[in-house]
Amino acid sequence: DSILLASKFRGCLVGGLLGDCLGAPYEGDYRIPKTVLQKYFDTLEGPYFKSPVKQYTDDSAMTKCIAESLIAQERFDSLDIAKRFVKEYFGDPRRGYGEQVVEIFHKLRVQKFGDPFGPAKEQFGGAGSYANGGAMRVAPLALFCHSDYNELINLVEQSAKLTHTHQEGYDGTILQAIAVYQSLHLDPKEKLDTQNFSSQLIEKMSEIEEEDDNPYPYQTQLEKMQILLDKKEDADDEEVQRIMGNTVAALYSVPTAIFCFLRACAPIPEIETENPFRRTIQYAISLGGDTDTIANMAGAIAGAYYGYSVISENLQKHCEATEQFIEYADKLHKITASK
Ligand code: R7I
Ligand code: MG
Ligand code: MG
Ligand code: MG
Repeated sequence: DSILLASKFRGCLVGGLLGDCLGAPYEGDYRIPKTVLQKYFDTLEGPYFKSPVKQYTDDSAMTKCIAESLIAQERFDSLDIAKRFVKEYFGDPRRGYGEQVVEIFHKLRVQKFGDPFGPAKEQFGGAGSYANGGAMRVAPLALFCHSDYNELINLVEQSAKLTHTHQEGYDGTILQAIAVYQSLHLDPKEKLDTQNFSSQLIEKMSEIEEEDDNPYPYQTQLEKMQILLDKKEDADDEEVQRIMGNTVAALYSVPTAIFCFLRACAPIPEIETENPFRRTIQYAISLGGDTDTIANMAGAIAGAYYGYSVISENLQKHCEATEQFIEYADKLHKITASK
């Protein structure tokens, strides 16, 4: 119903924000000891506020742009989104943006947005970026398209191609959006069937990847994920890192985020919390590497499944812009309810 969906919208955007803010201090670390993270989360969730508030990074800065554009235009407008990316970047550049993506912002400004999709095609000698920058910001668009799957696929691909024209870059964006979509449509009161969740992802990706020339990289990665999920407690961190990956490459971070969500439905050794949302992002961060982005994507999927009420208030208070993200979620819910 509508109340549950509104809560899922909030859960998705706030969940992603928390993953970004709480994961950012560890970005680039090899792996974070479970005891260190346990203390970090216990302190933040505890009764005493510990300053300073954690700052969000490029992940949430770009998510903001897409949310604000959809709210202002009430439709997907790629030119408007490109303009917002550029304005946001030049107004607040120190948010940890990807090294190469900023080239696009410079070029867009010089060409005065004559061809918003042009500069992305020139990245990496014409290969296009395969990193996770499209996927990390896609949540508001997944919410916007929650009732129209075909529109979701079409618009999400376009949104990615403003910066990521490598097949792995935009197909990874689509996969992240599909994961959010599936979460939104599930009842959190029913036990999640993780194998079914991943089988449905593989089935949907088989339609996405069929016309592409690469030998189905995402389906392959998701199949490996299913094997790891079956192993449950026996899947140790070294194996997860090695098989799923934890880098800025979309192929080695989007399926990883999905894995974190599915794995964290059940208890995980050395992560002491009853709360499955917290468990998801605490686990995602513990894997190291691109911690802000993997926790952000896992948090958005988990939040879209469990809903807002499961996210600890004290954790929310420790993140910059929580109130703003709640407002985006409510406005997007209102717009899509009347569409
Ligand atoms: O994808 P993008 O916006 O970066 C997102 C990541 C997240 O972790 C954020 O938290 C932030 O830290 O950055 O930015 P890009 O500049 O397109 O890609 C990021 C990096 O991925 C690049 O700087 C490259 O190191 C690498 N990369 C590639 N390397 C070689 N060949 C991406 N595509 C390629 C490629 O085709
Ligand atoms: Mg970041
Ligand atoms: Mg395709
Ligand atoms: Mg990152």
